[in-house]
Amino acid sequence: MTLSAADRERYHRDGFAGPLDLLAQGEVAEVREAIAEVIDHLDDLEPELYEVEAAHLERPGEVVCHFLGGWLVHPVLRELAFDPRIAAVAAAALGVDTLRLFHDQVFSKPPHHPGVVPWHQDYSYWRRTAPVQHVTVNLLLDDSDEDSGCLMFLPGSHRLPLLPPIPFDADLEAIREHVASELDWDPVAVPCRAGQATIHHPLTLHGSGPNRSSRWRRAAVLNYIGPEVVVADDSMPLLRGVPRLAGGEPVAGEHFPIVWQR
Ligand SMILES: O=C(O)CCC(=O)C(=O)O
Repeated sequence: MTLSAADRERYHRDGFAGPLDLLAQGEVAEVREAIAEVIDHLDDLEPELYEVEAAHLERPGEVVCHFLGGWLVHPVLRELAFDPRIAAVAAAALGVDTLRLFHDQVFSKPPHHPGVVPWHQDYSYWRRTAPVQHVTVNLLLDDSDEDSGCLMFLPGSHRLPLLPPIPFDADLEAIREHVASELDWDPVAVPCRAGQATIHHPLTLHGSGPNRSSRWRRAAVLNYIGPEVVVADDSMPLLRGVPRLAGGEPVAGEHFPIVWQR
């Protein structure tokens, strides 16, 4: 599996592509179960993960459940991070021969949950690594549409300069105070079926609204990097629990494993 020429062109032109058919229904059900197991034990597992959204732990009824590092604690999530079908698509978007896992994430919105994912650029959280040779695959674990808070993208926004990081418990539109008012704000919502994914550039603005439906809306997110990515700021570890790499060192090694090679 790889990106079609049309999807690759769209990725470069608009900064995102999808929906892409990646996983079968039985496989998606297995990932949903794995995520439910992690979320059921989130307090106990928190020290082993890279991060659990602190605002969610404080206000679970308001803030989306979001955590990083599921691959460290659950074999099914580990398998997902190494899934060659997902990695091949990411490598094709980046145009690289070797792809490493940067980290994974989970976003989980229960039915009728008011939590949003504010508009943001992924790279705003990753600026301690450079150059920009990162890519994100957002795999839907439930059918998603505008009612359930599917992902939205601002086409062409990957050509904007780097914007400030936005806290995940901010308002959906918080980024707009940092964006020129003359910018054409014309987002595109991308509904997906469970097992489909979108792929986006690390500077592409994206976000998602509340879940107004009676359905779950969960996503497993894989963040990958190409071989040129090095540590740009070594003042702290890139991820909690990961040994500090020196400035200029490749982001590589067992914590950033190779998931795909041509
Ligand atoms: O699934 C969402 O609503 C947000 C996901 C996201 O921010 C991402 O895939 O980078």
